Amino acid sequence: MSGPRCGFVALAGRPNVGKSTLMNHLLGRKLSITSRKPQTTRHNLLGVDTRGDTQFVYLDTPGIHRPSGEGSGASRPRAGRAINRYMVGQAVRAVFDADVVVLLVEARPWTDADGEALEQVARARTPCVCAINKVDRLRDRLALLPIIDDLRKRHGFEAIVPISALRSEGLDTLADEVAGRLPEGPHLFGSEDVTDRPTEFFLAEIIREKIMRRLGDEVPHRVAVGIERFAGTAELAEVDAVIYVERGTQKGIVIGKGGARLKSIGQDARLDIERLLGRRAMVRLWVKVKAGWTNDEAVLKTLGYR
Ligand SMILES: Nc1nc2c(ncn2[C@@H]2O[C@H](COP(=O)(O)OP(=O)(O)OP(=O)(O)O)[C@@H](O)[C@H]2O)c(=O)[nH]1
Ligand SMILES: [Mg+2]
Repeated sequence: MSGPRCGFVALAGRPNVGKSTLMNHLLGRKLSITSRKPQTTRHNLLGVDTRGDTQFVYLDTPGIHRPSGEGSGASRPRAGRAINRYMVGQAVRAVFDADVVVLLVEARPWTDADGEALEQVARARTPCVCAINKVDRLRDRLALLPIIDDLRKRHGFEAIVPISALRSEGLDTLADEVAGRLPEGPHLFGSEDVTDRPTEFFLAEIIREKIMRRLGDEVPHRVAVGIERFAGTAELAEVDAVIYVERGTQKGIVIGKGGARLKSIGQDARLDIERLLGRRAMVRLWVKVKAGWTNDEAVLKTLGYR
């Protein structure tokens, strides 16, 4: 008979492969925000799943990508915006600190972006299970065989497991492969614990998710959300939040014609916040310009990116 097991499991991979969707479906509840756009997740987020003697401490991570963009150049090896460096730094740290990494790839040919994520896993030498996600998109499951063959050649994965995070397929197999590789030891969290972040973190993330989903490709990546006030009564929660953007034009886009877009974002967010809190909520949003916040280390810290 072996004793209890407990360990940290980093869910890593390039942006948009489905890490946050996987975390939510492993936990059976929505903790991480998701969207069709890459670079949705910005902070490592811990999610605890206790199954009998085994406690999985999952870490959803931002997508590993090469920070690029303005200001890049050969003379600056870690070029790119400060926020991108922060995001990739979070993910890389999780990969190095974890007991097991689940590297997500998609059920389609390998990309350079997958290579960048694998490079970090290889450098960290953390035992790694590869999850081939989005297999529901394959018309023919035989198409998996060359993908698996290719993955075997790229790294000494502990196991390779096809999954559909969205449809919760293959997740028990994945969890079993991970469980056997977790260290023996006492559980670090109570059996009812799910995460370690305060409610305000999730309020801000819900609002940011609605912005990610309501706006086009560019502006969401220039948006941060700060909770100014979280109060109210047992029946009604009151949430005041500020949406920070970098420029006046972005402010106009977030607000929309006659305030229509901001109103929709607020309504979407309110429904999810009510679900989270289990009571009615009033959500008030303001939009403010904080020039260049995505590339200013000091301002990033004040917005919780530390
Ligand atoms: N068809 C299909 N879509 C999926 C699956 N898993 C995730 N997706 C979709 O892929 C998109 C990205 O999912 P996320 O979970 O936000 O991806 P992520 O890896 O966390 O992305 P970043 O946080 O931006 O790095 C969303 O539109 C998801 O609905 C899956 O198993 N099947
Ligand atoms: Mg994510």
